[in-house]
Amino acid sequence: MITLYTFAQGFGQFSYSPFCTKAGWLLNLSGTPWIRKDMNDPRKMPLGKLPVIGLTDGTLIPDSDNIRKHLEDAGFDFDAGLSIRDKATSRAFIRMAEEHIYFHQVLDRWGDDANWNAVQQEYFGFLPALLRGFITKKLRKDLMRTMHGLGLGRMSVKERLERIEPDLAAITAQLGDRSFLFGDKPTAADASVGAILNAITASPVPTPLSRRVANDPVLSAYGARCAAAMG
Ligand SMILES: N[C@@H](CCC(=O)N[C@@H](CS)C(=O)NCC(=O)O)C(=O)O
Repeated sequence: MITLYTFAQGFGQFSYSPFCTKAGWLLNLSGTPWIRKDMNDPRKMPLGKLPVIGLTDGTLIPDSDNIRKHLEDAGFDFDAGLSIRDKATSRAFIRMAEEHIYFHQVLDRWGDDANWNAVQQEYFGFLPALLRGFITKKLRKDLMRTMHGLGLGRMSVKERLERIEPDLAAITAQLGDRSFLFGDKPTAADASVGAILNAITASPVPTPLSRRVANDPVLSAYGARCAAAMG
């Protein structure tokens, strides 16, 4: 039996971490039996992050992409029936979601003062109250420094919205009148893109970006379909 080490449920999602949601959805899609183990602190995990899966022999596999590979090596094809070109497009959508859109969601949660209180409570509520403020202040400062280094942290909310808009348009165009990105069944790309769009709309306090996605009939219905099909 596989154990999924994940951050807890949060903001109405499988996990407050969209990568953990993605991993749970991939496991569900694959039909592999698995159990869930919630964790607060991933520092001792192989890459210091979650999600991670644990195999019965004790092997730990970190990173949602490696989890996907493990399930594929075991025989499940997430992209069954897709052409080579569709598989290439799928890879690009996954990277767009995970290496760009995701960081807008991170900034919405960590960079937005109105959201920060809820995030602090949801992510770090397990810390003793006396220590929580001190630890989370440092974590927030470090994360915002990383976002500054990435460049996104230097943009105004308006500039960020303009930057993400073509990505949202690309998802909308790829969906067309289909239920999922590559047809009527979810594939690997939907586990990434759907989880990250849902994490954006699950913002504890609405932001311009969360409203943009939540009020978009195509994107919000797509996110709900992903959760219903893979959750
Ligand atoms: N590339 C990784 C990304 C995982 C990731 O960024 N996880 C975040 C939560 S969304 C995390 O563990 N953050 C804790 C930390 O960086 O200390 C994957 O696909 O699994």
